[in-house]
Amino acid sequence: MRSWYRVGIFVSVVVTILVLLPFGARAQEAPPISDGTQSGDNSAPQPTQAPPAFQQGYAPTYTVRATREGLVGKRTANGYRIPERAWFVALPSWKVLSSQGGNEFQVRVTYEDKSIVVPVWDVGPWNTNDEYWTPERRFYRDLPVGMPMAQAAVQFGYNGGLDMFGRKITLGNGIDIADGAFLDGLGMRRNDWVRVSFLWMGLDPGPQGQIDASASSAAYPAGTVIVDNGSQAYTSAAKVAWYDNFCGLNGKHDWTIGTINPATSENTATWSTQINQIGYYEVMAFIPPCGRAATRAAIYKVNTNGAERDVWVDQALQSGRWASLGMYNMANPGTSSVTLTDVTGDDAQGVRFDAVMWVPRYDTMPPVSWIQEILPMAGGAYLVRWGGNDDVSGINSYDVAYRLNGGEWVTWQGGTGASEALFSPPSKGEFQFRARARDWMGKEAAWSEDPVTMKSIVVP
Ligand SMILES: [Ca+2]
Ligand SMILES: [Ca+2]
Repeated sequence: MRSWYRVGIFVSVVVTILVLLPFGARAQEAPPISDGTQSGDNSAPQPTQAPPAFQQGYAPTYTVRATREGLVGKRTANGYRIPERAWFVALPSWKVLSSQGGNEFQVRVTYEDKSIVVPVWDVGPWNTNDEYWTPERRFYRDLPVGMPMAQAAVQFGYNGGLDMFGRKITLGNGIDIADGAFLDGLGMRRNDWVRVSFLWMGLDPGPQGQIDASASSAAYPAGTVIVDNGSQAYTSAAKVAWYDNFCGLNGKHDWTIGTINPATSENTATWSTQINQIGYYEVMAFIPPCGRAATRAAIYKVNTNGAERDVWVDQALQSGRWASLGMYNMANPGTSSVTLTDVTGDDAQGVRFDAVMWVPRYDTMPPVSWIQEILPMAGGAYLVRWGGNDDVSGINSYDVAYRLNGGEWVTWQGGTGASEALFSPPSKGEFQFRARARDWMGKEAAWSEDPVTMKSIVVP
C-alpha cells in the first residue's frame, strides 16, 4: 500500500531544515535517545504480537520525553501546594490546566509495563503555549502534531533552540511528572520517553490500546510516497522471528538484533514503490524512538532504476527522525526500493524497521564551490583541490581558473568532473585560483571570488 499526501509546507519545512544541514551539523546536537543502555524488559526480545486495532474516538497517543517535576513545597499553576510523592503532570499550555484538585484534563502515561491516569495540574515544561497534542495547536504549527516544541528545539534547533521566553532548551521534554507518579506510579528512575494519551480528546484507550501517532503527520510534500512496515509494499523475511515495538509510524515497527557476520544473518526487509514521475527524490527512513539500543551502523541498500547504493545510518543518533538515505535521480519511470537486513557494522544492537519515504525534491539553486587547498609537491608542482555542493541534483562539473599577479583569468580546468589536479606554474609570481560549478540541471554558479573560496600561492 502506498500513501500519497497532499501539499504540506509545514512538515516539508522541517524536513528541509534537516536536509539542508550537513550530516555533521545534525550530529552536533545529539537527539534524546530512548534506548541507550535501557534496563529491564525493553532490552529483551519480546515475541511478536498483533497490535491492538485502532478505533475512532479514542484519545490520541504520542511518545514524548518525560522529566520529573520535583518542586516539593512549591505551588503549581493551579495553586496546589506540592507534597512529597505527588501525583499529577504538567503540560506546556495553560489551555489544559485542571482546576485545583480537579480532573478536567487528565492524561494516561505509560512507561514500560506501567500505566497510570493522572490530572494536569501544572504548566510546563518550558513553554506555556505549546498544545502539541492537537492539530489545532495555536503555535509552532509547522511542527508535526505530537512533537513538543522543546523536542524540536533540541533535536534540530527549532526556534534557535530557545523556548518562548528565550531560554536555551536543554531537555526536549513534553511532559513533567510529579514525583509520586514518576517514581511510584511509573517506576521511572530517570528521564525517559513515555507514551501519553490526552484523555480530554477522546476515550481512554487503556494501556494496551494506545496507538502512537507521533510520526504519522498527515502533511508531506506533494508526491511523497510512504511505505510503512506491515503494508503491501513492505516485504520481510525472517529465519527465526521478528519482534514488535509500539512506536513509530502508525504506532508500530519491526525490529531484530543485528549481527556483524553475514553468515548468521536472519532478517531482511524491503520497502519498494513504483515511481512514474521522473525527477529527484530524497529517500528517507524513519527511525522509531523506542526499544533496545539501536545500531550505530545500519546498512540500507537503496535501489533506483537498477543502480544500488549502500547507505550507513546511525539509528541511535537518528532516533525519532526521518534519516536521509540520500538524493536519487529517477531518470526513468520504474521501481525504487530500499532493503535493510540485520547485518550491521556493529554487533548485537537493535535494528529498527519502520517506514521509508520518497520525497520529490526540486533543484532550485546553483551549486556553490570553492578552492579547497593548494599543496606544494615535489618538483615545484602544486596539488590544487576544489570542491562544492548542490541543493538537489549534485555537481556535474567544475571550471577552475587562475590569474598571475592579479592579471587576466586563465581557464585552467574546464568542465571537469575531477576535484583536484596538479598545477605546474608557468612562471614565478602570485597565482590565485577560483572555481565554479554546474549542477546536473545545468545551473551554473558564479565564480567563487571571495577570500574564503579563493586560494593563492606565491611561486618563488
Ligand atoms: Ca510502522
Ligand atoms: Ca542545484
